[in-house]
Amino acid sequence: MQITRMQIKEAAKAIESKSKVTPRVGLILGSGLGVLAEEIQEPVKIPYEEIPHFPVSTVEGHVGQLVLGKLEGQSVVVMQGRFHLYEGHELSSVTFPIRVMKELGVETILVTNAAGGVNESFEPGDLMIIRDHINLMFRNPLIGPNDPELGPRFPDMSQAYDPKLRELAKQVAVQQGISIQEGVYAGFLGPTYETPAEIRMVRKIGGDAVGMSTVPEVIVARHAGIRVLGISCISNMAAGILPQPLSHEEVMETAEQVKEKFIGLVRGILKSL
Ligand code: 6GU
Repeated sequence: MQITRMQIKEAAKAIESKSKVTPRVGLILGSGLGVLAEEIQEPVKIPYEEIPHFPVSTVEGHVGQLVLGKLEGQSVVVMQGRFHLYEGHELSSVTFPIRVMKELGVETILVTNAAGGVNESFEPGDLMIIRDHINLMFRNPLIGPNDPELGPRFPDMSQAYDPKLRELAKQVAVQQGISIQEGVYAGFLGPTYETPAEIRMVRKIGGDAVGMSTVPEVIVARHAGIRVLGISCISNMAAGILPQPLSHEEVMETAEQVKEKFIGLVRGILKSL
């Protein structure tokens, strides 16, 4: 189903009727990283059910609400819990919140996720600035008639992850004494983790980490002219690297351990935006 301008406006109006904040920065918090939303000052929390046309999240470990408020002096809108294709959501649902953020006034989004490490120099607990992505979902949220008021028919993706924001994130990490990786995120549909053969393929084609999110949201953000910074938490190594099987528990455990480092980095980035 196509997203219409009317639906976007209805959702934005409902949000604006509940919060006086005009957000400039949007935060999308991935698995286990939603805690940052608890640190928003003067928060206005809006459950997704209360926003017209918003889908509702189903996955374990994901709360479903928007939080508007201030963080490090910035007016922000935070998605605490996001939508995944593996839940059965349409691409239009997964990316609808990005359109609404744009309508609210968002100019920059910070997307985070938990991802499996493909690059063998990575370790669980590492943070990785996303330099670029590979769309292995083989689906694109912009398929269908293009509304030129929302963005161009053929958007450029040559600098999807803003070089200046990546540089800033690196500087903040250095200031804070956090070691940081940079790499290419390969997005799969899920919900299965990949096979070892798929991970060997990803390594060959230049991927450093794998996950089940982010790609659709970033495509729509770029279409809308929003600047993007992406950060992956390497929660585990991808299939075929270590002897043990992969588990969602490991993903959540690592996210829990990285929480403080991650929150510090995001706060530092917001402060210097
Ligand atoms: Cl190994 N694969 C995918 N697709 N998503 C993940 C992951 C792996 N680890 C955390 N999220």
